[in-house]
Amino acid sequence: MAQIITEVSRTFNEFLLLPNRTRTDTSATTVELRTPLVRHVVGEVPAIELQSPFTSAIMQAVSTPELAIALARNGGLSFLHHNQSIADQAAAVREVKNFKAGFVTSDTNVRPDDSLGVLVDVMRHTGHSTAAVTHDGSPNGSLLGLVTSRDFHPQRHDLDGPVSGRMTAIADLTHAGPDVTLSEANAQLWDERLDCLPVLDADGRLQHLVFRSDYTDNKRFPNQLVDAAKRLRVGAGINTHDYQERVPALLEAGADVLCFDSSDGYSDWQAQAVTWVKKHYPEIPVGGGNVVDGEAFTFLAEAGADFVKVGVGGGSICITRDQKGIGRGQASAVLDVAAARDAFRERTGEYVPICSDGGLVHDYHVALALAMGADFVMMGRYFARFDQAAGAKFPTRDGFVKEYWGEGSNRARNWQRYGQGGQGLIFEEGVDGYVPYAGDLNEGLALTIAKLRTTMVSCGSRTLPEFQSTARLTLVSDQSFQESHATVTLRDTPPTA
Ligand code: RVP
Repeated sequence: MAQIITEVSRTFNEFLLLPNRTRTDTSATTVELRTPLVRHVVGEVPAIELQSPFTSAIMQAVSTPELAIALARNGGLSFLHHNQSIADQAAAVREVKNFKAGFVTSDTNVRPDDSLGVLVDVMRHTGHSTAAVTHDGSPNGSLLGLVTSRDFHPQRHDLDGPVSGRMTAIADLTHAGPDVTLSEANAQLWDERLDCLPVLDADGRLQHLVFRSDYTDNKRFPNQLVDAAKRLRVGAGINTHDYQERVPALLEAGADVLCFDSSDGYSDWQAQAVTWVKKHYPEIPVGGGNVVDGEAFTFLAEAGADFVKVGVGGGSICITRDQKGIGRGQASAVLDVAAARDAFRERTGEYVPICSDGGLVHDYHVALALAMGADFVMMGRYFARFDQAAGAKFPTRDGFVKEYWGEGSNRARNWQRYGQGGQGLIFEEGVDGYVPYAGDLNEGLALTIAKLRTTMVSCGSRTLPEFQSTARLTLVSDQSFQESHATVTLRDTPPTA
């Protein structure tokens, strides 16, 4: 007879945190959000720690190189998706690893024989007022000059005339070589009163531009997640089908950490694949999942997984529970797996972090997941709303939306994640839809982090481990859930009779 687990499967919405005593040395600005990403011996510092407990989902619609750069600059980590060719995924990893803060790839480029009219169009399209003039109009062509919106006036100058007639030619431009550091470039910008410094390779091809206006940019991000060579860190999703070819290519490209991406990680295939990676590349951390109970966590931890993702069926685009009747409320899953993680730590002396993946709808859900024992969270819908995510942005009557689709939808057809008997994706496990547009990741995430910090202060916690060990949670009834929301008529709603 089937085993019935009598404990009800619960979601985050069913819980609230109780405030704990807040001491005078606890403040939002000093709360520490550092958290372990990978397995380590208790008492030792993990090989990789996140500076803030956020990772972005291994999804086409979410983790672009642009988003990975923005998230790592804010102390978190993206996992670039594997639902693309090995070469494309490796190129995406390289793009993140090659990012140099303050060094931008020129997006406003023209050829010398393009007309000023073309230049005006390009500038209008990108919104930038400095254009590189390269031999072929590409971002990395031979640099022939720079032209800015101050070099011509659309009414005074003939818009049919060539750009070359108004540009500052390379012979009259200060430029730097490929090895220039950001501080050297900034010194040159200020000493020589330049607005823009082109960085060229040995053959005179444009590599990057450094702008005076970006000078303060780096200072905005004190918690960047970087490797020993100060390059941003990036993760990559892998699957149990082509890992023997994919893993070496991703490591070659510079991936810092890998994660097996499966809707059901409690399988011999995943354990064998984790063991293979650990045997051939012992230095690279590899995560596993997804699981929803302690038994499955222990199975993957014993196979060698360096962290384990928790969550089946709770994702905002996920219909696995409707289609297959499989899953577990995310709160119950995290609590059960956290208990197994702690038991594993007691038994082996090793700490294997866990990640709460999917189903985080409100900012405060992040705090609940962490309080319940997650070391970090993974979010898809949350990040899909930002400029840096892959989905297209569309206007609606009330603002903008962005596209967001599941890996199990017909649009993504990620059969490697959704094993359905080795016959490709036979039925959908995800939907294709829209999420409200939320602007720039840097601003949105700063707000979420501010809320997390103040929640931790209310709970009297200065660090995440302290938060995990001292948080007190209460179940909420339907009635008290209602009480949580404003019950007055809001000012922007017309009063009804
Ligand atoms: P959410 O943050 O609620 O949007 O959930 C994102 C998570 O949902 C992913 O990290 C993944 O675990 C899961 N997912 C991705 N695609 C699908 C699907 O098509 N069912 N589910």
